[in-house]
Formats: sequence, structure tokens, C-alpha cells
Amino acid sequence: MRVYLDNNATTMVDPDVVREMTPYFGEKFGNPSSLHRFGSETHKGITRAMDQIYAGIGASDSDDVVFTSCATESNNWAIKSAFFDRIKNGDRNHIITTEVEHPATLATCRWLESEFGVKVTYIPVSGDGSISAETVSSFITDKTALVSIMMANNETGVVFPIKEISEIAHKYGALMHTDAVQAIGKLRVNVRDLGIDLLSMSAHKFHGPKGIGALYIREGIKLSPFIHGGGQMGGLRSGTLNVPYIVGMGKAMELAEYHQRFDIKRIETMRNRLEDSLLQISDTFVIGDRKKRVPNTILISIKGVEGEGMLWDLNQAGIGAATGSACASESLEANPILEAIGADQDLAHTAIRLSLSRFTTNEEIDYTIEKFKKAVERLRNISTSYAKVKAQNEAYPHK
Ligand code: 7TS
Repeated sequence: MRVYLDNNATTMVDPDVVREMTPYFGEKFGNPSSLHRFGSETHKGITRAMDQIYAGIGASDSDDVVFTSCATESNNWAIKSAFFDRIKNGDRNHIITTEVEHPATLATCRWLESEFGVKVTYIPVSGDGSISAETVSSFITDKTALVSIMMANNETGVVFPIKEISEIAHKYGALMHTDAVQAIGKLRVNVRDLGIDLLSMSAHKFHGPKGIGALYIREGIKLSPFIHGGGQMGGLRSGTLNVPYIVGMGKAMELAEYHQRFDIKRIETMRNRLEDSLLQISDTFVIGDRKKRVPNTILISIKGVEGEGMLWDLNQAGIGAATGSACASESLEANPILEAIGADQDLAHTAIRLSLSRFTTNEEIDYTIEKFKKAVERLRNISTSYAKVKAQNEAYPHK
């Protein structure tokens, strides 16, 4: 059996999305900026995708959505623009973010700090993986140019209070950017209700293709262009549009929004069943209150078992899981989420992330419960035997 439980890293492209994209690799190949009919037929595809995305995130017609290559690019643009458009020639010099953002945000902030002297506050998470709007309040000043805080954390699935944080940001005249990569398709995302100025998304996290994302820009917010050139995307990001991928992202958003409304309970029920069963294993805990997490994610820590060993055993059984984020897996020892919850170094290695999707089935959950329990048992037996041998060797050292 093959079971994919790493949907926070990427998702399977929905076959309906592939179907929608296919003509744009073949007969509909025109440049959407061309004035002839080859261009206008692809232009229609772009317009439709735009409508699907605006509807999916509750944007108003006067707002902007600019297609990018991925959320990493969107985050880079949103944060660098805080420097180029608001800090460089203004009287603000401060950005607020959290310790647990994706590297796309953290590395960009660190670069602005080291190269340009921007002050950055990295808000810590508490033991349950959450952050509070009050903490943002306590750090924000009238020198804050941007607050950049993710909507849902990729490792724990914990949802952050974006509406309250937006209100605080605006009270101090700061812009509110959110990385909504892990929220789309899992939560209702409405930019207008949440008071968001800038929002990043990536199609491959909601069953669209990889290599296409977008930045939502609220009406009236002026950003310097990210890519200069032929003036596509209102001059904000030049370059011939990636029509098949944009069409795919639009369709994926339409489906994500539909499934989020009508199908998410089914995923949540499977996630809860999996979680309850795994928590029956002794000395395990899951990070984050279930009611405060997106409905597809579990980050579980198992005492005395190495995360890499678990991944190996699960992989042997055909199950794809992760030890936290794939992008940060090489520095798990310094994982701020696990440090925040007070996990010691041994425990820090045991964090296994299981993330479901609408394609996950109940049979796959049953199979995973069985294989997961077996893996923990096997690995705990190995470490017990190893400890015995070590103790014997210490008691009777070789001459
Ligand atoms: N932001 C968040 C919150 C993410 O989870 C990711 C990818 C990105 C940005 C980057 O998206 P990209 O499309 O630009 O690559 N997160 C993960 C993860 O959790 N495991 O692998 C990739």
C-alpha cells in the first residue's frame, strides 16, 4: 500500500486540475498579451483563473492578485517591499514576524537585518505552539512598517489570530502580510473580513501544480515591481504569463474552496481518529490544541524514538510522513516549536508530522495506525536492547 501523509509539503494535483490545464499545453498556446485570437483564447483562461482566485479568498474587484512562481517569491516580495517602499525613505524601521515562519520569511527578514539594519522582532510561540495578539501588541510601535505572520503553521497546523493581529497592525499604521500557504483549502480565508493587506499562496499546497503562486495586494497599497520588464501583471511582475499553471491554480482554488466548505469535516474526522489512536501509544504527545489547528495536521512526539528511524520504518511500509518541515529538516535540532514546548534534544528528534488531504481514505488511516504502532514498538525494542548491551559493556569493560 502507498499512503501519502505529507500534504503540508505538497499535494497531489487534482485530476480535474490536470484536465483544465491540458489544452493550454497544446492547442491554446498563444501569448495572452497578443491581440490576435490565439492570444485572446489564452487571455480568457487567465481571466477565469483570476475570478476563481478572487472568489476563493474573498478579494474585491479593486484589489490586485499578482501571479508569482511560488509562495517563497510572494513572501520575498511582500517583505522586501516593506524595506524598499516604507523603510528606506521613510521614518519606519521595524518588522514584526514570528520565530516559526517558513524560511522564505525568516531568511528574508534576516537579510534585511544584516544588510540594511532593519530591526526585526521574532515573536516566540508558547508551549502549545500558539502566539497571541497581545504579544504582537507589546512589541509594535509607530516605527513598525510591516507585520508578517503566517495564518497556520506548517509543522503543527496551529492557526494564528490574524484578524486581531491585523487590527493591531493597522492601529499603528503598519501593513499586515500573512503567509496563508497552509490555510487555503483548510480554513475559510477571506482577506476582506480578516483585514489583510498582503497574502501569499502556493498552488501546490492545495492540489494545484508546483511552480505557481500569487501575492494578494489590497486596493490602494503600492508595491515596487518585483520583476521589471515588459509590464505584465500591471507592471508589477513582468514576464510572459505561465498560462497552463495559472489556469491550474485557478481551478485548484475553486476546488479548494468547495471542499473546504463541504468536505473538511470528513478530513477532520479521519485526522482525529488517527490522532486518538496514536495517542494510545505510551509517552506520546501532540503539539497544539486540536481545536486551534487546521483540520489535516498532526505533529506527534514519541519519547525515546528517533524521528529518522520512524520515517524509515514508515517509508518501508509505503507511508510518506515528515519530521517537521521538509525545508527545515536539516536543522530540526534547533526547531523553535519543539524548543518552545520544552522538549529536550532526545524528544526533539521524535517529531513526526502527518498531514492528510481530501484524497486520504479511511483504509489508509487504518493501515497507518497499524504500521505506526509497529514501528514505535520495534524502535523502542532496539533502543532497550542497545541500552542493555551498553550497560553490560560498561559493567564488564574489555581489557
Ligand atoms: N510558507 C509556508 C507556510 C510553507 O509551509 C511553505 C512550504 C512555503 C511557504 C514555501 O512554499 P513554496 O511553494 O514557495 O515552496 N512548506 C513546506 C513544508 O512544510 N514542508 O515542505 C515544504
